[in-house]
Amino acid sequence: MSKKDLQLEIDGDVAVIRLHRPAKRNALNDELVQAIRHLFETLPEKVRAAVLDGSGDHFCAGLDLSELKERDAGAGLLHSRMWHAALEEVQYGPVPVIAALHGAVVGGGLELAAACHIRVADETTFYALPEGARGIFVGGGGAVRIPRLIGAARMADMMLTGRVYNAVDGERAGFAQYLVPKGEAFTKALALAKRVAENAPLTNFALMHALPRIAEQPADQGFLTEALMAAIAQSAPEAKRRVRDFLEGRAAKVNKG
Ligand code: 1HE
Repeated sequence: MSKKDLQLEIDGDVAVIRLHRPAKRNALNDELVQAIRHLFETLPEKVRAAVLDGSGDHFCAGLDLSELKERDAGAGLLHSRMWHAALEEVQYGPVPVIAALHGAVVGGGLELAAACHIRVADETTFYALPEGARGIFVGGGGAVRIPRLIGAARMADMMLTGRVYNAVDGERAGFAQYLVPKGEAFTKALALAKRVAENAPLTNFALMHALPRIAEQPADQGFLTEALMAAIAQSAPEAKRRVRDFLEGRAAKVNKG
């Protein structure tokens, strides 16, 4: 991998991270997967949110199939765990990540997008899991994360039949939280990242680390975890200041949008 295959720019307190292998449709070889992990592990401390984008007409074509060689079961297991470690660093790394989707979001590219916290898709976006057709299975956490976005039945259909979701149907199914006109995903994602970066750090921590785990817990345990997280968040000086600002008329009201 050339170092240029993964680009990082810092825009204020937002990190803009870009897959940059447009000639290969940003296909993820092992080095690029490891580079993603390393980059999220070493983001500068001042960064409060990140945007993940892909150069060219496609977000990401998934696993670099030219590297898919004969692996025995043990090597295949370790390869999948290597992806897991990298995408865990995206999901449970230091800051919320907003994916700017366009063109192909397929296979491992969809697994990567699913590890992000917010997905913004433009009208050119399409989602597919060609693993089914290639005779393989997802290995980058997709079997865990994708059903949580769209449900196991839709994922099974995609892999069994090769079904491709377009941008509109994909947003309805739950792949993306935002659908924007062609070419506007990055601008929208950056605006959202700037907004996210203004949140109290403990609020962002709670949403990244507590919420997905609470959602998986039995209700009885989830209520307790929620109460603990709420107590910690509200005890921070930042929370007290924000509440005081509202009560004293200095903070924005909720507006209808
Ligand atoms: C690639 C890859 C790739 C493109 N690995 N080289 N992913 C897939 O099965 C998707 C395969 N890719 C495609 O279906 C298409 O390339 C796209 C729909 C994404 C884009 O189409 P298009 O017409 O814009 O590009 P292209 O002409 O198909 O590809 C341009 C080049 O990128 C070409 O190489 P070239 O040397 O002939 O120019 C392609 O071979 C190369 N390329 N995609 C390697 N994926 C953790 S497990 C995850 C398992 C998976 O992700 S499996 C699904 C893999």
